[in-house]
Amino acid sequence: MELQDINKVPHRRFNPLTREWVLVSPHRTQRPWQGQVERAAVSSAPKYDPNCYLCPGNARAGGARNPPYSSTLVFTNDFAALRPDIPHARNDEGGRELFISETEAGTCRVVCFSPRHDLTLSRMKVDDIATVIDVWRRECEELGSLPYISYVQVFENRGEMMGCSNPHPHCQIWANQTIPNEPRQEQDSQTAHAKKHDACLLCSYAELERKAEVRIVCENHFFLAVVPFWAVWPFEILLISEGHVRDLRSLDDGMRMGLADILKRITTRYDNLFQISFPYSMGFHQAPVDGEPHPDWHLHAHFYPPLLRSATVRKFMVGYEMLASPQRDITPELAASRLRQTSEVHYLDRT
Ligand code: H2U
Ligand code: ZN
Repeated sequence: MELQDINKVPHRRFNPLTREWVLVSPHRTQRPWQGQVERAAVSSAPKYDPNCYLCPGNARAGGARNPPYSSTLVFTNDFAALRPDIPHARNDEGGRELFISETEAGTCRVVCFSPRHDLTLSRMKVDDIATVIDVWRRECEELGSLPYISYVQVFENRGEMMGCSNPHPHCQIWANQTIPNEPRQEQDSQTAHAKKHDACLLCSYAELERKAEVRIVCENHFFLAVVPFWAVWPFEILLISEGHVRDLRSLDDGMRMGLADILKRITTRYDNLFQISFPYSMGFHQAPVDGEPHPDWHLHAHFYPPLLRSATVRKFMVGYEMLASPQRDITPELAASRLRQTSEVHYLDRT
């Protein structure tokens, strides 16, 4: 059966990065919705908010005061989930591997993208986004060279719906002693794939997606954005570097500009889809900094947006998804074509 035929019936798709399955039920897109409806977020943020913890010159919740910064600002999270100064300890209470715990050292940083309280990545200048990427590159280099750090996670929560505490454009960087679950899983998959096929998993995948075209959202010389074949979230995007680059530290200036360009285009398309500031969690997956060479690792980013069919109806990962397997109705091909049809000029910037 060809994909267009499989897309008419319930089927499941394999995610080679996590080695998990997603159930796709395309016939279900017409089902009625009488459940929770979110408030559409209104974008009336001022350029500067005297009560914002992240605006230039303001006092933060932890007592520190932000400098009057004019570009980006990096600081150690005042309520960091990780601390560097933890002596190592491991327990196996009872000795039967049922109550295992161990200490975890690390650090958490916050990066403000801009002094402007009202700008999101979608509305920033490409050059200013490139400055943010330069900060990511530097932070990954600095944190990666600390002897007790094995992995650096750069991520952004955007929008109240994703639990973002503050509309001021910012992301977080958590660096820790061990490799967390998601990148660990992807690492095992990439290594196993390289061994079996003698090729990089994401290099091969990007090549096939470029040929197939149906799941491409947008691309440039350096990056390819697709709704992945195995997407779980309705408008999920996987952003893959064109060349085999392992981490953010290794981006040269050409790739940095390419990444800035594609980040602006993806987030603009997202905002234009329902004409709102589109909520999502996004983050980069990259090679660990644990001293191993990691030749199989391919730098990429995941965008996980919660919205389903409008600005106010979100997807809930509950019930069957919590207990059995993730499931989606709208096919990744349809979601990609909807995103492809949206403009790359932000609706707020149109004259
Ligand atoms: P979100 O990206 O989920 O909005 O989180 C913002 C982070 O900023 C959060 O981890 C930190 C919070 O601890 N923060 C500070 O470090 N200082 C502040 O004054 C406010 C928020
Ligand atoms: Zn602010």
